[in-house]
Amino acid sequence: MDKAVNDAVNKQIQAEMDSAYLYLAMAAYAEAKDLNGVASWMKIQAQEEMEHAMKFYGYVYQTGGEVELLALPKPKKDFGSILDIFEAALDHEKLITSKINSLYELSMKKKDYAFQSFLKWYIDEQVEEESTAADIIAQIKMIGDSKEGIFMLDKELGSRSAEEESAE
Ligand code: OFO
Repeated sequence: MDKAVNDAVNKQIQAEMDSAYLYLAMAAYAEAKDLNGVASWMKIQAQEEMEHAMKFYGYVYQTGGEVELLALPKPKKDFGSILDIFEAALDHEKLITSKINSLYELSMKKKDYAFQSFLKWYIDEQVEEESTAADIIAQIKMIGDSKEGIFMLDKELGSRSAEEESAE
């Protein structure tokens, strides 16, 4: 495995684990606000992010590289309203998309076709992640200040299940 590619993948493992940490922090925040559906949704998202990190981890060893785990920053504790939480999630996913795109650029520069092929899954996944967050934001905006609406949305978000995700 090329050294620059190996270093970049190690940084991406850190970014995916950082995503997991962020979503877990959002879960804890929602839990404290009695938004149990949001908390459950965020915990599943945190698990997904760890799976994203582990896919990169596996790729490193499949291609003869070496994993070096990097430190994670402490996540935020206070996320504001339910709208603020999902807006922060969308902003974060846009950042991750730009990191995946940079990895793809590196794969092209290095003419690393296996890495290019491997990254395609992440490119598609980022489209899905951004679109999911944007859809939830649109729903929250529709609901406005309605307590009943927030209650219903929280319930709906709580119905997301980890099994369904991995079956997709
Ligand atoms: Fe790993 O996709 Fe979100 O961050």
